[in-house]
Amino acid sequence: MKKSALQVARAAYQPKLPRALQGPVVAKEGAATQSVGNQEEIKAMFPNTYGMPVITFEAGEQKTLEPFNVGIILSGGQAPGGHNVISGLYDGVKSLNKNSKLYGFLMGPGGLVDHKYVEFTDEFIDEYRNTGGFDIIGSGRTKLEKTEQFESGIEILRKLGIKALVIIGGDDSNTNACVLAEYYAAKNYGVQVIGCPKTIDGDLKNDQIETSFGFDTACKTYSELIGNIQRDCNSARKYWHFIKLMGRSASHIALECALETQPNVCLISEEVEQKAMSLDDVVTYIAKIVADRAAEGNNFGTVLIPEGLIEFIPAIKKLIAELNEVLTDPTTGESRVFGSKDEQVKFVKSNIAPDNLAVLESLPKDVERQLCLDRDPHGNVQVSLIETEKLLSAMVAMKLDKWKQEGKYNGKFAPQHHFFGYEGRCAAPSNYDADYCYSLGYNASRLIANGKTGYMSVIKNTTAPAAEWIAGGVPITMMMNLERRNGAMKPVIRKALVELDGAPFKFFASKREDMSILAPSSTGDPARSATSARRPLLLNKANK
Ligand code: FBP
Repeated sequence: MKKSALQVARAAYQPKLPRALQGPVVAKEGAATQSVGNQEEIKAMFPNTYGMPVITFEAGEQKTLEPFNVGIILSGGQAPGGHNVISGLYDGVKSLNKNSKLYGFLMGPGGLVDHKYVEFTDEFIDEYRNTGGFDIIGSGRTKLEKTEQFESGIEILRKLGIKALVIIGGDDSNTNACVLAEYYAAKNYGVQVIGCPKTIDGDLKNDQIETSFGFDTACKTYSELIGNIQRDCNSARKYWHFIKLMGRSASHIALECALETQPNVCLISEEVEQKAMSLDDVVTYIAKIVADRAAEGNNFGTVLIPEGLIEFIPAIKKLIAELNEVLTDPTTGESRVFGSKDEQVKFVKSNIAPDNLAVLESLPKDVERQLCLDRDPHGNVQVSLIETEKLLSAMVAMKLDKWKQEGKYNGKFAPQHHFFGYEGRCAAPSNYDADYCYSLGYNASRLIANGKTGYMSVIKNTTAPAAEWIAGGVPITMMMNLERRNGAMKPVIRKALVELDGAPFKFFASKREDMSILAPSSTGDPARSATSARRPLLLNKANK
C-alpha cells in the first residue's frame, strides 16, 4: 500500500542521540548501590547482581569487538516508541560489529520460553522506524518466574548464540528481567539480561529513571481527545463527560492530562487514599461541582477519572487485599482454579470477612463481579475492565436527584462516558519518545558491550536538548523492595505513585477550584491553555 507523505516523513526522521553515545564510549562506575527497601532480604535473594554501581557512559577509545548476537522481548502493555528501542538497539549492535545479529522473541516473554523468534534485517527494521505499536514482534504478559521457563529460554539463547537479552517492560517485567539476570549469573550461563523502562502509566520512575517511555505520547494523545470533547462540550452545553483514563494504579496520566486540558474535575487516586475518602465522599465532591455549575446555568462539564481510582478508596483497597489472598491457593502460591466464573464469585463471597463482604455487596453487580474475577499474570486487578466512569456518573445522578427533592439543586444532568486507554498506547511516538526510545535501545548495546547484566538502560537529563542527555545503566536491584503479591512477600520494583507534595500535583491543586467553575478548556495544547483558561469566563457570563 502506498505510504502517505506524513508516513514517509516520519520514517525518514533520524532520532537524536546523546553526545556521549555518538562515538565510542567508556563506562564510568559510581559507588556501590543499595535497594530502596528491605536491603538484607533483597541482597540475600540477588547475591550476584546486588550492590552493583550506577554506570555513566563517557566518550572513550574505539575498540574492535567480535560479532555478538542479542535477543529482545517486548513485554506487557504497548507504549509509543517500542519500535524505536528496537531500531536503536539494532543500530547500536551493528555499529559495534556489522556481523552481529539481533533476534526478536515473538508475543512477549512467551516467545523466549516457546522458542518463537525472528531475525531482524535492515529492510524489516526500516519499515518500523518511528512508528507506534509493538506489532513488529508483538507483546505478551507471560510472567517469567519459573526455573523451567529460564531453562527453556537458555536452550534457544544458546542455539542462536545470543550473548544478551533485552527485556522492554514496566515494573513487573523489569522485576522479571532482574530475576532472570540473577538466575543466569548464578548458573554461570554467560547470558546478560538488560531491562528497559516502558509503560504509558508513568509509574516506573525514581531518582535514576526520569520517565518511562510512552507516557509523553500517550498523555499528548489523550489530551488532544479531551480537548476535542471539551470543545464539543462548550458548543452543545448539554452534557457532562465522564472520562476514564488508563494508568492502572498511579494517577500520573490523569494529572498530566488535567494540567494540559483543565477539566472541571480531575480525581487523583493518591489524594483520595490520603484523605481516606469513601466512595460517597468522591461522589459528593463531583456532584457539588455539577450543582455549583448548574447554579450558574452551566449544565455541562468534564470529569477525569484515573483508571485505578477504585483500588485507592481505603475500604475497597482493604477488600481487594483480602480478595487477592482468597484467590490464591496457599499450597502452590498460584491463583486458584474454578470451574466457572459464577463458582469463583460464590467461593469468594463465602470466604471473606463480613465487613469486606458488605463493601463488596454495596457495589454495582458488574463491579462486584470484576473484583472477584481473575487477576492479570502479575496479580493485578484488571482495572481497565471496571467501568468506573459509569459507576460514578450513576451515583452522581442519584445524589443530584436527592438534592433536587430537597430543593438544593435545580439543574439538568446528562452524562456521556468515555474510556481513553488503548487509543493512546500505539500512537506514533512524539519526537521526545522517538529520541528517548532510540537512545535507550542504542544505550543498551553499550551496556551489553561492557559486559553488564541486571542493569536497566537509563537516559537522564532529558529536559535538556538530546545531545546533553546522560546515558548509562542502573542496577535493577537498586529499585527493589518486598511487597505482598499472591499471598506472599515478593521482590518487586517499587511503583512511583503521584507525590502529593510534588510540584505537578501542588500546581494542579492550586488551580482546580477555578477550573471547576470555568467552562472546560477546549484545547489539549498546553502552550495555549493559559489563554483558553480565561475565555470561558465570558461563556459563563453569556449563559446567565
Ligand atoms: P504495562 O504496565 O505493562 O505497561 O501496561 C499498562 C497498561 O496499559 C495499563 O495502563 C492498563 O491497566 C493495562 O496495561 C491494560 O492491560 P491489557 O493490555 O492487558 O488490557
